[in-house]
Amino acid sequence: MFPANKPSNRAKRGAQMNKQGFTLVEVLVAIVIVGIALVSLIAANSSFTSTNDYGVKLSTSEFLIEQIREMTRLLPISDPNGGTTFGPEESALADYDDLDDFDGSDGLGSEFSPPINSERVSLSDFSSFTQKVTIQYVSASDFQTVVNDGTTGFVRVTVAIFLNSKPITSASWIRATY
Ligand SMILES: [Ca+2]
Ligand SMILES: [Ca+2]
Repeated sequence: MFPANKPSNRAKRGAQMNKQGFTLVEVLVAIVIVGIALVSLIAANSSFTSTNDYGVKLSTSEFLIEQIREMTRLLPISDPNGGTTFGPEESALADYDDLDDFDGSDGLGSEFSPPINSERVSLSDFSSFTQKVTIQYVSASDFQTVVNDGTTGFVRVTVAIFLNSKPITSASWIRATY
């Protein structure tokens, strides 16, 4: 007769294996698996951070475009004092009083760096950004086609945003001259 509580051979082997613990190969495999998981996690986190960072830049750019839109929204197309310069008749930004004043004295547009808000105040917190404002007459039948100044009834305002000289985004809108 066998004693009722005598352990079986299988149970003995199990107990022996438990005493041995993990083999070196098992430990190495575990380290490799954990390493792969960590690398994947770090890569995913890096990708998320990069996407999030671009989102912040884009949101800031949209905000800076909106400042120009707000600033120029109520400006007349022609100089209220009768000036006919397509560009500024005035020397200071604070005195610009018609839309084409923002096309710059060289006709290549105005650049603001640091950018400005709708009250024409410099935004030093965003000093790495630049707003470039361009004013152009466009064809009445195709707003994509630039024409000679004063030859149509439509003016296109374009604001491009740069971050450390790299273009981020831009927006255009049309103003009718009548
Ligand atoms: Ca003016
Ligand atoms: Ca002007």
